[in-house]
Amino acid sequence: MTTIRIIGAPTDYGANRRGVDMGPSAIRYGGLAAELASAGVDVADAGDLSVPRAEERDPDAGAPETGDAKFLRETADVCRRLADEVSGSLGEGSVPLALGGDHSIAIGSLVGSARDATIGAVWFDAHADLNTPSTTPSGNVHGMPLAAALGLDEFANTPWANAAGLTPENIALVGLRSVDDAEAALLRDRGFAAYTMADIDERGITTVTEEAMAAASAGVDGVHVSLDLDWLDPNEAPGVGTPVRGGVTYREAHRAMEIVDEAASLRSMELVEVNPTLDRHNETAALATELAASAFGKRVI
Ligand SMILES: [Mn+2]
Repeated sequence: MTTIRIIGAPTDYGANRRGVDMGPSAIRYGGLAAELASAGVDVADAGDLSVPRAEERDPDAGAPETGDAKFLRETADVCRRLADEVSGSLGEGSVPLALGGDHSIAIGSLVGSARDATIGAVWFDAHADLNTPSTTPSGNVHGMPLAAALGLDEFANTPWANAAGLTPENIALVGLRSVDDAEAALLRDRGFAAYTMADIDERGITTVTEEAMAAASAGVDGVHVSLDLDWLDPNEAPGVGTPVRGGVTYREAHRAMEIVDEAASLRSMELVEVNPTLDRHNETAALATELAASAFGKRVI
């Protein structure tokens, strides 16, 4: 039986609104262990990484010479430890499931997942997360993890550059609807498999997700699935830091996660950007647990 190893990464260094650091607690309280058990998998919980409070740190201490990246030093420290946990879980035969925290933790998940294998990634997100310290409008690293893992711009001089061995051809982004100009240029020019909400409207979530999983898994050992809850419409998932109208529905989200399971290439996963301070009765966290269960094989019949 598959064992899912839960690893909490309670950060909010990369987000512009406080509260996502409570995500791991909210997702566990929302019924994660029971939902995963109902998918027929074993569950082991590694607890949370210890994360110093942002108030105790200088946000600019680790910023690059040029550009803006708040709490980059703290983010690097958490991601280094998360990468070790993710790679350790895989080494013992478990499937790591990281709980954010803001989306900057994906750097650690990607690096850890790729330590002993080649990987692709599928990004279920309203945003492209391809900004760099020189293109970011906000300085928030949760908008940069894909750029960091690819070693773009200032990230070329970090330990992450190429550590995940990712190529744009093995990165699929699904559900895009808020993309900055510099990100749009990268998406057009670098060979990413990028699907906007319009693609989902036109071709359906089934076809789009099947294509995304196929692109991400082509020629590599496995796929990291990164699920930012702001991928869903804010009516379904109000408890996120950066909601964008026009996202996927409850049904589309479940169908996409079922296809993740059917593709049989899932190597590691994360649930990020749940913000309980903005949620309604923890429903976004509970939805995250349901979607994880679908991705790990839960079916109606
Ligand atoms: Mn994101």
